[in-house]
Amino acid sequence: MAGEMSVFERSLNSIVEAFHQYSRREDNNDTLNKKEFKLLMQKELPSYLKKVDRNEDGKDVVKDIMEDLDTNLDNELSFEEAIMLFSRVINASHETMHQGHHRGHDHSHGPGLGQGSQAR
Ligand SMILES: [Ca+2]
Ligand SMILES: [Ca+2]
Ligand SMILES: [Zn+2]
Repeated sequence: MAGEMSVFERSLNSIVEAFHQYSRREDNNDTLNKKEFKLLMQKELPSYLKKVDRNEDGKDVVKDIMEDLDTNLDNELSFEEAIMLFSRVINASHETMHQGHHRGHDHSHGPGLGQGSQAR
């Protein structure tokens, strides 16, 4: 039985698929090593990376983010560990949409992270 997936369900599945495009490159197919994670950040989340990278001398932001997410300390990110980052990125994008836009009842959105000319 092939029911139509909702936009919401399709978006969530796309995140899972995007994760695996990187996780299956090397080593364990279901987890990201440092190299895979770095590539995912650079190719898929450049706007977020730019936002969090404060260009402090010699600071490896990707390494810091990875260490923060790797809660079982095995130097690999499982999907479960990585979604903590995706949740932060979605949140940052929503925050960006509200810069100069209403919240609450008459709630409106501007462009999100990486969208339109506001993206920095
Ligand atoms: Ca892998
Ligand atoms: Ca881990
Ligand atoms: Zn909103």
